[in-house]
Amino acid sequence: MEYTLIKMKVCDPLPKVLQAYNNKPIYLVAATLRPETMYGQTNCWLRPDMDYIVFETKFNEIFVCTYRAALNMSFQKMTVEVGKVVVLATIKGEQILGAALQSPLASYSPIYTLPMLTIKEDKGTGIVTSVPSDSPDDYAALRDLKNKAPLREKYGIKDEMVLPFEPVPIVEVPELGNLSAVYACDRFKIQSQNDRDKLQEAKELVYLKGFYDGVLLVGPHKGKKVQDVKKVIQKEMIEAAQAVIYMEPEKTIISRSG
Ligand code: ZZB
Repeated sequence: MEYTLIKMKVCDPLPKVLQAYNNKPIYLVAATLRPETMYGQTNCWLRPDMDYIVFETKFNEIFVCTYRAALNMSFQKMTVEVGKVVVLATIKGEQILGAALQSPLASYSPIYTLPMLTIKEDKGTGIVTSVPSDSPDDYAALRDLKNKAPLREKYGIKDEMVLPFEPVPIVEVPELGNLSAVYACDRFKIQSQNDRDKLQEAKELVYLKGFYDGVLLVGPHKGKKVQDVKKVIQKEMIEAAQAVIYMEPEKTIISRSG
């Protein structure tokens, strides 16, 4: 599986657990399949109870992600020694909640790290960039945080990190409109980020239609089809050192019998 790794720069004031690395640029790195949607980022998701590591790349940058993802990166020659990750620190997601980030192409700056409880440990980097206009999971989770003050309080999230951020229309999808995830969450009557089955259906609908029929509404490739610009936008971000390609081995276990 090929992902685009989006380098989301941590801004001052740095969270306490990252202050020791302030002499180098620090990035939370998010794995995405939709680089063309980066215009619509409103926040970054972390899982509060999950372990993340801090490590240095061979380009003198500090990355934060799961150890599993860092090891994959080291095999892709992103660390000094192939297959080896020098762990500077292990931290919990909750220790970097509420951090301010600058993320490539985003129309909001800064955006903040917020809690999402459904992040999977064995996929991507454990850091997820949020595009509520086009991702039902992101819309449902952002809406939960907006509607539930106790949820914000529980994680020490200030109102101004959540309330001003609205889904940004970035892709027009025939029949689904320019906020396809919002449309899909309404249509499938999704109540919260825990409506897993309905969210899966919603995701399938917007993924397919968005990819084949979606037209970009913003940026230099405005008016072009998503399927024609996805690779171009990925390449532009890589050339601007805002992103890198990240591969993940399929986790099929090959077993032989007989
Ligand atoms: C931005 C984005 C914009 C995404 C969109 C999706 C959509 P898949 O198909 O299941 O592999 N993601 C990445 N890592 C994780 C994780 N560890 N746990 C939970 N979610 C994760 O899904 C890949 C997508 O799931 C990634 O692409 C990321 O969100 C999220 F408009 O990045 B995406 C209809 C989806 N639209």
